[in-house]
Amino acid sequence: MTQSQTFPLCNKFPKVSIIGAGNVGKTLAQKIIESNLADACLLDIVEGLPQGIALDLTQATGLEFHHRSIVGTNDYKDTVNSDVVVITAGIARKPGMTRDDLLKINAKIVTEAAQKCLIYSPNALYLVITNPLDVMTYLVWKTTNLPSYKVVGMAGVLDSTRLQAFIAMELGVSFNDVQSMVLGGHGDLMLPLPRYCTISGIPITELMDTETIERLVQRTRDGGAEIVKLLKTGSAYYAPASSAFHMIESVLLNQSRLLPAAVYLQGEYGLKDIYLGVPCRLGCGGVEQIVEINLTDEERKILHNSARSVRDNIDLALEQLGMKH
Ligand code: TXD
Repeated sequence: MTQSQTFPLCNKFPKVSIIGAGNVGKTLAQKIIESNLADACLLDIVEGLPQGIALDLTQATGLEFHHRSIVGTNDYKDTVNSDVVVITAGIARKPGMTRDDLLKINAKIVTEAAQKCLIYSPNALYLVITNPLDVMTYLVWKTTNLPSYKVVGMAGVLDSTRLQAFIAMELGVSFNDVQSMVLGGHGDLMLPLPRYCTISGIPITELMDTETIERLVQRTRDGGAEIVKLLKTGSAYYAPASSAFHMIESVLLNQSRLLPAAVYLQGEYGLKDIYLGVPCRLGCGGVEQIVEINLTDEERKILHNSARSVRDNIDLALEQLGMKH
């Protein structure tokens, strides 16, 4: 070729910035680029870490045969014009540590990260992953002043996929035929809803006795801790990254999927001014609808208990951050 012409490049592909290049962040970044969903920007406070991961993933591009790019950085400027900002920065749960122990350290990390991202991506959807999840999501919303439909937390999809897995493993059916639903805070007080779990439309209550269901429900509640105990260092990240991916896909592809997620409640389920896991529809505008389903008195009691614990931690975190409630 002796002569060639160049024309303006199109730079309109969706971009996802991930704050925190730890286990969840890097696994999610890999899924996002290798599925061609979006370009990725991976940011961490540790110098060299996100750059190294990005270079490693870039070198696999030809083998994975995808067309997306990834940038690793310590500079928030590189997150500019993101469509989705994912916040996974923080410290992970160690054995014996509860999610709420993480409150103090992670509140500061998460709110600072969100405020810095906001400067460069004011129109993005903010997806929070850092624990304690419901509290961190509330703090991101509160400190960014974003509309509540632009800030959402990931936990319900993970808790539901764990219950789905345990049901499929117990009955020996295809995972794909099991639908499951877990609401409430991401913690020991979550609310798995066996009444709303089905196998190809058949309620599990027709296929399993109460004791078996209770055992699977309890294993779901302990799902995170079981993995922490096995791994010994760090917590689960493959299923969490898949769960976040699922939500981001619904947003970027405007799928309007009905998924359980931590969203801001303003009277739904009798709860106000709180982020808690309930079913919602996620599309390109963010949270499109919060869906209120019927709960029994007992289920409602568990949900409100869970909300109380989240509320106490929100108050504590706001106090720690010196913010009036
Ligand atoms: O369902 C859910 N929401 C969860 C939540 C499922 C799994 C993990 N969950 C929580 O996500 C977990 O309890 C942690 O709070 C976060 C991230 O979990 P991960 O397993 O990825 O933790 P890592 O591997 O420790 O990674 C955290 C990274 C690490 O690289 C730090 O250097 C970085 O966060 N970090 C920061 N990045 C940017 N800025 C600041 N200030 C910062 N501080 C730490």
